Amino acid sequence: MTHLPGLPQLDRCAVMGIVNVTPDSFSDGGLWLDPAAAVSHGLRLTASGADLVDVGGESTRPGSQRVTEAEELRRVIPVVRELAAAGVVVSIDTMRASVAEQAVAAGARLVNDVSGGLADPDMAEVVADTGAPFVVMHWRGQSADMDGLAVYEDVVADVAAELSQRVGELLAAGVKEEQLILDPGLGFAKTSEHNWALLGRLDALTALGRPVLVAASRKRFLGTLLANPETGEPRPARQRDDATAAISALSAQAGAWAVRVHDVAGTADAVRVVAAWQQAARRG
Ligand code: PMM
Repeated sequence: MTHLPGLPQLDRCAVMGIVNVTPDSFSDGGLWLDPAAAVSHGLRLTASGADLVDVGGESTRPGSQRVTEAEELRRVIPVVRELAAAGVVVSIDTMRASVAEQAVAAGARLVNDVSGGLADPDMAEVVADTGAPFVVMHWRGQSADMDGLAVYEDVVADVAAELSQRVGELLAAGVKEEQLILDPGLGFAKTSEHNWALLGRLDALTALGRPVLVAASRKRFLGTLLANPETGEPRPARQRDDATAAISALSAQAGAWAVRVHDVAGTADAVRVVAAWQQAARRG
């Protein structure tokens, strides 16, 4: 069983529900921009079976621009504070050290940085000081430029090597190994083909010896997979939740520590099915 400091230990893959406090995230932008709406959404996700709730104030959709630090803080801190006070295990989705620091002070128990600490030179120190678990996502550059960075010799080997290098740098900066969680960064400087290759070879990431988070929820590659056969139109984002739940089941089976999803109910069931299946297989 995976031990991460300050987080509950589970005997199955954990479910991380998403609360985007943004006007422009690709599948739910604008829905939870009001803090009260964001808090009730987080509580609803918890009631549906989320083990953690990931609060983010900056969209990372392909091509998106950065928000200011002041705006990001204004969006997320009240939501983190209220959810944490209600007993929810909160994760803060940010690339800014200042936001991570203030979110942890407000009760967040995990820092989820899509840049793995690369976007802000102060992130490693803040993470080391807080001692909180830290998601190190594979990242090659800001969303405005990332599509041009999707060039790999061998995507699975390259992502594993670049994540290992990042882990080495974070350890050198004082972050403890027990804090680290790895994430392939689906859709970040990755084509559909790259995403599928990484999912199909998740073992290459679990082999690095740290818990792995998979965040495929509603992403563009699912829209492409499920495109209308007549028109070629991608399946709309809000109609990708069944496919997301299938990925959750397969990720859990492949040994993921957690899956990050918008629609919690389907995934909460899926990870429980996998746990029961694995238990039965162990009993023989
Ligand atoms: N993807 C998004 C946002 N945060 N965090 C992690 N760790 N991994 C991801 O792949 C990831 C993330 C994309 O945006 P969304 O919140 O709209 O799904």
